[in-house]
Amino acid sequence: MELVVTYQISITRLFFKKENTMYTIYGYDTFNVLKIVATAEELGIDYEYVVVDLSKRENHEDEHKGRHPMGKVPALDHDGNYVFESATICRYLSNTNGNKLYSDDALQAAHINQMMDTMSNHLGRWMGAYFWQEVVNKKYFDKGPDAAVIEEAKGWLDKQFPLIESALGKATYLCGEELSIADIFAYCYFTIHEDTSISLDDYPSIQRWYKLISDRPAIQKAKEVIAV
Ligand SMILES: N[C@@H](CCC(=O)N[C@@H](CS)C(=O)NCC(=O)O)C(=O)O
Repeated sequence: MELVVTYQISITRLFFKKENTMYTIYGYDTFNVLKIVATAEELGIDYEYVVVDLSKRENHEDEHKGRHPMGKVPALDHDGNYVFESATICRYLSNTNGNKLYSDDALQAAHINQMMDTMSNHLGRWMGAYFWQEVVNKKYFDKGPDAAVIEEAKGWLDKQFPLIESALGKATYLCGEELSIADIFAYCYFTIHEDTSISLDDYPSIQRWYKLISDRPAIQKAKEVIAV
């Protein structure tokens, strides 16, 4: 009898698992949100996208702070459970979809994580500084970039871009011959160069990879989804 019940529950789960899984991504047109929507598109996940208008400060309303206590985007709702921080969300989407774009192997997972952490803590930080100084300052505060901040960011990026150039000179993608969430995550920071004075002229392997990722249908779709 117990066996029959267990069997029935398993069959029920098999048929209803997908319907019970609902992802909602809360975001705006920013590179941090692109990481999540692009990952969802690459994974082929069904999701709903809800705009939280940063220009109207909707992110600071209580409703959004229930999703993200710091009032930021992106935030993810998965069947009523909230997850925030873009790297965590990318991993979570992969983890809940058979680890596709991530890895079951601890060492390969560490390689993917180290690249994502390197981007968040180092290159992404300095490319983000360009974004603030040259895009956000102009668009929202009607002022120009602070030359000292740009000079510091350029100094660091001149040291750090060669690390990425070297990795991409040895393999097709950042962590080997397969696309991973590290590529999507890093790519979204690199999009900043299109709107700022960051130059990739000295880095042919980064340019090759950037075009490869840009041309992916999932990336193009994700950009359309978040465009406001
Ligand atoms: N470390 C966070 C950064 C999130 C973040 O700074 N999001 C920005 C948009 S790209 C935001 O929500 N800014 C609005 C604000 O801070 O008021 C992540 O990776 O998710």
